[in-house]
Amino acid sequence: MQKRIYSLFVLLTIFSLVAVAPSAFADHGTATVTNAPGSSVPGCEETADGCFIPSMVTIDVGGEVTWENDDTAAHTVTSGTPTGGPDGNFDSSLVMAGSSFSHTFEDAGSFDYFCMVHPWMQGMVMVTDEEMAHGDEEMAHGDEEMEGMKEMGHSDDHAAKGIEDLSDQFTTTLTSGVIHHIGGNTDDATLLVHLFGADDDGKLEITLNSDIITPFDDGSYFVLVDGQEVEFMQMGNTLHIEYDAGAERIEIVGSHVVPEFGTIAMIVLAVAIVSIIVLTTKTRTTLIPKL
Ligand SMILES: [Cu+2]
Repeated sequence: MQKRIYSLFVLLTIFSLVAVAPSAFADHGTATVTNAPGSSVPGCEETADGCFIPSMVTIDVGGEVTWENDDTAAHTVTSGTPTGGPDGNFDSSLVMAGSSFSHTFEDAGSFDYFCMVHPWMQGMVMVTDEEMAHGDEEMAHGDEEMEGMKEMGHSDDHAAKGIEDLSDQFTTTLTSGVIHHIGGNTDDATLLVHLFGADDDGKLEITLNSDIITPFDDGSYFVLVDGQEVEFMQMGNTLHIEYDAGAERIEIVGSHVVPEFGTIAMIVLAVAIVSIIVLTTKTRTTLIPKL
């Protein structure tokens, strides 16, 4: 009996270690942005990558963003917008080719920035308050694929965050709001793009990663915005999806969705642990007469 409790304890320890591990991948303490090569000439703003790559980064409060100028021209990283001008939050002044600039963000919020020399170059830094972000995760999870995990009592926020966020697997640009996270649901073969702060009508451009989502046989997908099927444009693997102000969930449905490693690892572990516990219980009943 004692032995069984001990092995259960060891298993739980292993499980919690693995459950915590994905949070390491979701570390938003630092982010690096590079200047698109050739961004001193207009055109980069029309590309999927944008002029600052990536044009949207998310960090936690207290996190640091470093802008590396890999381009051949000098650029600035200036908070504000080209139309509204600098807002005084931060300003790199001229960053020469091969140099970099870093800024630490102490307050939550979204921070627009642009290049004073080349005003078509625009980007955004999302600084999330950890408390807030977790509360939101919790809400988002209520109706998602995590239910199975929750029933097992392992609703670890950190683990959930690691599993949920597939954002770095896709190239995305959007004209209103930011992407809070991208989740994959294997059961429904659905990719859920969770939007945040889409105050205006906007358009999402997302290049799908075929390692994660497979289209239907004819190469197409279905798209739902807040549960309503919508028309969208598809060019190869890139989808152009329009959404109305206030939109929160864009679901892309294909024939097959592969969750990232974290989810697979969790499922494998969960199954393994359940079967070990079941086996142990069974073994125990047969062992009792001997004890
Ligand atoms: Cu510039």
